[in-house]
Amino acid sequence: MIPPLDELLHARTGPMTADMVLHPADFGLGRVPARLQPAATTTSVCGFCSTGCSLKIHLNAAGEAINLSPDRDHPVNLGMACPKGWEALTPLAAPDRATTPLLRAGKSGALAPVSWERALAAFTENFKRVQRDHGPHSIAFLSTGQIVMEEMALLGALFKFGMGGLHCDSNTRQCMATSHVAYKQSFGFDAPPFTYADFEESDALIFIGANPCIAHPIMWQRVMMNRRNPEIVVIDPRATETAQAATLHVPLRPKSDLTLLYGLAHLLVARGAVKRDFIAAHTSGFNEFVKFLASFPPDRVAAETGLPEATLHRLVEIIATRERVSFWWTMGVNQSHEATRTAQAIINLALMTGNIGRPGTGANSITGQCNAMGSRLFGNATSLLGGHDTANPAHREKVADVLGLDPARIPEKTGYAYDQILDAIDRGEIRALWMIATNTAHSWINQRRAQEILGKLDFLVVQDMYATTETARMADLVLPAAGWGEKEGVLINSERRLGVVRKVARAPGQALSDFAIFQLIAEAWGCGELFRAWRTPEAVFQLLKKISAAQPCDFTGIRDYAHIADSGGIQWPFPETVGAQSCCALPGSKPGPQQDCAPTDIRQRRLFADGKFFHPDGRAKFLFDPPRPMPELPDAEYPFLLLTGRGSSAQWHTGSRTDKSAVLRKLAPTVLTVEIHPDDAERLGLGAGDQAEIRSRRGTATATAVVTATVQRGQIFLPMHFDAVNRLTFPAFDPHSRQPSYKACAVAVAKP
Ligand SMILES: Nc1nc2c(c(=O)[nH]1)N[C@H]1C(S)=C(S)[C@@H](COP(=O)(O)OP(=O)(O)OC[C@H]3O[C@@H](n4cnc5c(=O)[nH]c(N)nc54)[C@H](O)[C@@H]3O)O[C@H]1N2
Ligand SMILES: Nc1nc2c(c(=O)[nH]1)N[C@H]1C(S)=C(S)[C@@H](COP(=O)(O)OP(=O)(O)OC[C@H]3O[C@@H](n4cnc5c(=O)[nH]c(N)nc54)[C@H](O)[C@@H]3O)O[C@H]1N2
Ligand code: SF4
Ligand SMILES: [Mo]
Repeated sequence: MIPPLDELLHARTGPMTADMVLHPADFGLGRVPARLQPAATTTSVCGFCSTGCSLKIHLNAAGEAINLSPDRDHPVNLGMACPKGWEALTPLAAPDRATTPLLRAGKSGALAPVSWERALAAFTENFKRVQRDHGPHSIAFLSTGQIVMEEMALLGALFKFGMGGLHCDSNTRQCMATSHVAYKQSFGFDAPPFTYADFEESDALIFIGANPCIAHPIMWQRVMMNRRNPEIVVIDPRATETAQAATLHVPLRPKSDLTLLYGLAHLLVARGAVKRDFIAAHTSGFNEFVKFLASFPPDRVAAETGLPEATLHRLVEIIATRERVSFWWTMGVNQSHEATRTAQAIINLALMTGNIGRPGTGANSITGQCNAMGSRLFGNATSLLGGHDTANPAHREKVADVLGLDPARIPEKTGYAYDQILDAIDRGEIRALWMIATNTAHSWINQRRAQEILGKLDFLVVQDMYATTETARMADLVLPAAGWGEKEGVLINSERRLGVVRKVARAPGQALSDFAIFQLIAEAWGCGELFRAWRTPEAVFQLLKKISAAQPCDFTGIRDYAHIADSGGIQWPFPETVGAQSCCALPGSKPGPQQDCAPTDIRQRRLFADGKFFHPDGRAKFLFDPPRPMPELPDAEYPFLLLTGRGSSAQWHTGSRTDKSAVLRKLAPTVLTVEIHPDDAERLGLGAGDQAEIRSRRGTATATAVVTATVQRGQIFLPMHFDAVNRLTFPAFDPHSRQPSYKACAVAVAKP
């Protein structure tokens, strides 16, 4: 039974967490007031980035968090955390938390507090009316990679199987869609192959469009623990913190990665530095790829990337001579007009040089949000729960069977992607939108149009921790949500490791976990019957486990949350047949030197040790296409190219959480800054600290000039954490992944 509302609200005062372990000595506190004496400690995986650090949360006698410290025993972070992790509890206590549902009186009225009963009635009345008037597919949701996977799964199932919706997507589209599609096409399944031990096991680490010093600081710490004297190459137009710490920085022209990667492949073939046996046994399409590469000689590649030919040869030398080469990519690759083929050009390099399935190797996409992997597998948006194919009748039947559903309830096709949902709202085809844990009005590309489009909706629901986000302020209905630390469930990190999040704080006022909100909406909608088995997050975990059976992400060998927590997280695959045995018995994985194979301590595993990929023929595919020019090139009127990305390790996206911490605010600029090359600044008469006006064809922003040669001449950099940035960006999308190309558009810069 789904608990009734008053019970749900009351339950917030119930027990905080299931397994409190007494460890007062662990944190060595001296004399502290009784109120602050920790009575117990539990562990929880961090809810910001995809690194998945484990935090020890120290609790008072009532089971409420007092403070936290990084977990020394966790195989991911080994006792480390970045500033956001240390400050993870602070945003929960922010004064602008949404504490009651808020409903707008009419289209022009103000948001005013209402009861949950009234809010649920407003939700169902409006969504049902829109469906009645405009058809079942005139409703949509946009969600997130930042809630637990049980919540994602319930949302996707409720919307598609219960409410009869089709069009839904999440902010993972802004972030990981490219990796998802690239892996699926190349390997046959969305399967990042690596384990973090690979950071330490590599002889050469090649980072492409990634700035882990800022964006994944604890992964970077793992790189710093590498004892093999590795080459560290950073391919990035900017001399980022990571590039400055590298042994080789390759400052290519923005969006020339595809040409560069084909140029390297060309030289590796010419040099005979390819693993013919591996290619013959485990891949398809190599001969066609070699023919294609003929048109990427070093002179062309040097001219198009702006790099000296000597740099190309140095890179090839590193890849050809180092025994264990790993390739790591993030948003500099994924956010591009030709992102999928660029990611696959990286995969091709790893395949042709046999750098996959061995310690310290791999074509490794670093994920973004804490549960981007969860949303890729269980978001039920682009693929069916568990990475199943929506179009495959056997898959639909399998999922329906586990869930006790009529298979006819499962749509046979996938709905629109994020940008297509917005376009459909613009056309009047979609009329009601439900947004969960994402802040589109700030983070979407070409923001002004996004805001205009959201303004056209008949009904906009925003479910968030804060009623103050740019998007929540536009809502007709705000549903107050509990955040990380106020609820439980599972997150999946970048290396496919499941980790548990614990409830260590009470949500304020009437805020409820997203899980409870979805349950209430199911009841109010009248489809609660379908979700009787979805009682608690852990009950849903058991359902998802069954759905994962026989998929590459099979984790049927995991017993329960306690099993995950006690094991320091567990990486998929973890099928039932080997769940009780050691990792050595797992197909497709081999222990590296750091691996401990004790039955309950299966800490580090990678994929593809046996060279078997997930396509029906067991082979990985070489996939490629000719490079295309970037859609909006600088010209006389808009002579600069705008790059955007993460500004500091203390800032998280649109700032709704990190801006609430006084500590984090001290660690980063609180106003928008623009990085500009000294030569350009001088030409424009801009000094350090001056205000600069930045214009694109879509909008303007004012920023404080930071004059620095970390950016190239003719390029500027803006951190994405300020809402003015996406007023400027140009809406281009990768054709395969439909991921926005946030990192390239033409702008003009002037002193106002
Ligand atoms: N502190 C902090 N950490 C975060 C986040 C955060 O908001 N704050 N967000 C998390 C999320 S969701 C994500 S997705 C990750 C993102 O992590 P990253 O992708 O590492 O971060 P970005 O700064 O977006 O982009 C990385 C780099 O791409 C470079 N770049 C731009 N254009 C190109 C190009 O054409 N080619 C190449 N090779 N490089 C290019 C940029 O100069 C930038 O340095 O970070 C995660 N971690
Ligand atoms: N120009 C530019 N724009 C970019 C990028 C870029 O590099 N450049 N990067 C893009 C990328 S990679 C990403 S991932 C996106 C991120 O873009 P968004 O997803 O829009 O950014 P966040 O600030 O993380 O928004 C998450 C929201 O969820 C809320 N929230 C947090 N936890 C919970 C919860 O448990 N439940 C509920 N209901 N709400 C919760 C927070 O308060 C916040 O409002 O931005 C993209 N935008
Ligand atoms: S590196 Fe990521 S997971 Fe680790 S503490 Fe920082 S934000 Fe949290
Ligand atoms: Mo992201």
